[in-house]
Amino acid sequence: MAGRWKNDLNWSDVTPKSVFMNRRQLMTGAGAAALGGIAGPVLAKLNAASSDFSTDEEPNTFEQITSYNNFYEFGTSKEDPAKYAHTLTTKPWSIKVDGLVDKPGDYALDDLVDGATLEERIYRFRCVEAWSMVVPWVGFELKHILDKVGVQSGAKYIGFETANRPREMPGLAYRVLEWPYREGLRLDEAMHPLTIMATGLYDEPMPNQNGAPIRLIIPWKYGFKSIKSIVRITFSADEPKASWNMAAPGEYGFYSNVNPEVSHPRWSQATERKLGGGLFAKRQPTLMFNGYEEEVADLYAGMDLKKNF
Ligand SMILES: Nc1nc2c(c(=O)[nH]1)N[C@H]1C(S)=C(S)[C@@H](COP(=O)(O)O)O[C@H]1N2
Ligand SMILES: [Mo]
Repeated sequence: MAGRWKNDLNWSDVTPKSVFMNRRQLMTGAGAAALGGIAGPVLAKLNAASSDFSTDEEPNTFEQITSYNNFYEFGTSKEDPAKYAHTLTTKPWSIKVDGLVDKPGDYALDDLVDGATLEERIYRFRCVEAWSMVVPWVGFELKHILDKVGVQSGAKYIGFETANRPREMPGLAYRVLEWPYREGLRLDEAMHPLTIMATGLYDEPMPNQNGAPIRLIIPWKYGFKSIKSIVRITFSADEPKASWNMAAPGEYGFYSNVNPEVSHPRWSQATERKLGGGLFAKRQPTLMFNGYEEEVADLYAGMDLKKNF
């Protein structure tokens, strides 16, 4: 883990681009000398933008992260989202907040993000299909939204929905899943500081194929829990519906925590292939909770993780 810096910036102060560049400059040590006259303010942002939740592992390239995607609303092959997701209109964007919440309503994206602490989080990401990558996301803790809208005490779960726009999403014509794409978390999982809403990656606003303009990232769970292009957030007392769980409950549990010891019925989850390694690259071992065991194991204390997979 890298060092921890306090972040006192918000959405309007800093773009994803400056966040990323500042971190690179820090890591290479080249920043201060190269920046000359503007070193003061830039270093302030630099200190603000990093997080000790980031891994030191080598991030995948922007090209790798944006050309091999799962976003079935645009087709089921890995190349489809990069080809077709440009048709998604991401401005304006609003999110409906409803259910057990004090301030329900249709929120403009900017209003929901306003006041949030934007950080770069370099996270490991593990798809249930056994490929993985390391991504420098830009985002803020989901907790920011929960605090803003006032979650009521009866709420135990949070549900999410992706946009459902057949005219912009050609994949919706195929009933591979029950649309709209839905996901959910227990409220304590949603409150965990590792759980973020991501609005960018590398030095760019979120590319459409990666879930523009805003998506969930839960780094210790299989990738399908990290729902893209969110238009609705619902607070409930009961477990919300989740698309992959509905489609094949014996294969995709509600929790879907990364666990090398619990095989998918059709393949082992013990190892993974990191994107970009080439055909003959060695597979790497998959880590319990995708390497975040120290941070999240407490959430599941006393649970049988083979049953609650
Ligand atoms: N709405 C929506 N969200 C989604 C998906 C999807 O098909 N539709 N695919 C999921 C899966 S299986 C994975 S692995 C990740 C992929 O994210 P990436 O394309 O940014 O790597 O998005 C997840 N979120
Ligand atoms: Mo996935």
